[in-house]
Amino acid sequence: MTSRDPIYVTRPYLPSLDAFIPYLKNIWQSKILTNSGPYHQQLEQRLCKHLGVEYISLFTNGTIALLTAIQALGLSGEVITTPYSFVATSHSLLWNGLQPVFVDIDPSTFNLDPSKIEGAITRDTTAILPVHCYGNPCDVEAISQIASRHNLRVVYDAAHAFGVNYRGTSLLSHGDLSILSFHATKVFNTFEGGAIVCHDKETKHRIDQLKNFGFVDEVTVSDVGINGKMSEINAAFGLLELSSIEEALAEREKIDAQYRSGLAGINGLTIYRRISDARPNFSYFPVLVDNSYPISRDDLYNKLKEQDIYARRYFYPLISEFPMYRTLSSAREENLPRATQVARQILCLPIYSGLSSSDVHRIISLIRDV
Ligand code: T4K
Repeated sequence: MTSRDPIYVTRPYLPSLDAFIPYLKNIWQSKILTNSGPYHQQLEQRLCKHLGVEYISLFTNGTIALLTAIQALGLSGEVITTPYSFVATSHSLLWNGLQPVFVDIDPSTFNLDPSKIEGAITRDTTAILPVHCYGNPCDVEAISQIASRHNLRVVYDAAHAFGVNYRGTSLLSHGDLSILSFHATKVFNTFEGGAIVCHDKETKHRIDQLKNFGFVDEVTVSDVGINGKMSEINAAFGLLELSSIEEALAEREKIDAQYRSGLAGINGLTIYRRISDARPNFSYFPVLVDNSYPISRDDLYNKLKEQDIYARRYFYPLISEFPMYRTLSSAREENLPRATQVARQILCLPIYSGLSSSDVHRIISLIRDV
């Protein structure tokens, strides 16, 4: 890449094409294209080992994984969630006929603020759906205590949290279920893809049925399942990608360090602080642009865009501002002051393996020289 090519917020990590050809040949030879074929099974096993979890079920994308995770728990009524996420998080509740109840975020982690959860619980609440935003762990201990006190289920949207460890164990071991996204823009991608992580064999079995239309056997359908199966091509690509994921993460780590030192001390620019005790995955590089920076967040976004640098305002607008949510009483701005403020100030800078250090330097200089 030359320094004048456009720079996007992210680019997929692609291992060598030549290395992928043998996988394609095997698929052509076996004629098994989908429905839990050999690559699908291998990837589930390899991911369990890599992520340090016991059961994983692959999906066609993170959104269908989320829909199915919620369906698998048989929830009803209201589910407490964050407005500061990608819209798929709340959409998964509407698809299941559930009512999202938005709770404000912690301004330092941008994750659901546990101290605000209990105030939002009603007799109709059945679950909590938090997001490990940017791969930064939620306060899993506090959320678990609240859930046990009120007999609630917890589904973590861990779309950003591939490979994140917290206090020595996989972040995905928390909650009843966690979902992952393997979309092209994610740290680990299978073009499109996703997964549900669960903790026992029976649940995995049920999730596998739900993602296969609800079939129990050839002649029995137990639930209104969906087609959420990952194809053999996606699974094969995942296997190849997994073999070099550590190098890809190391590249991201370097970029993260370069931004942190290059952007330190700029008035009006706050670098996102990661939780200690966690092994991060460097999936995003968010900064907050406040009033003491010489120009607004949107002007900075446009200024970078003029230079063909496409930063993104993840997550602006808040989910609670979209038409299908804004009439909910929990969507009122007064209920979500911190999320509202963060959404107005957030800017995610480009980070991906293959982004050169001279490009990162150029981005830093543009931001510094405003
Ligand atoms: N929960 C959370 C918390 C999520 O963030 C997401 C997805 C989900 C659930 C749902 O998971 P999935 O169903 O998607 O598996 C992107 C992604 O589409 C989405 O996966 C992601 N979150 C979200 C945060 O970002 P867009 O609309 O911003 O993507 P797009 O197409 O503008 O891509 C961003 C940049 O990436 C482009 O400017 C260029 C680069 N790019 C993108 C693609 C697709 C490439 O270089 N190659 C590509 O193939 O939503």
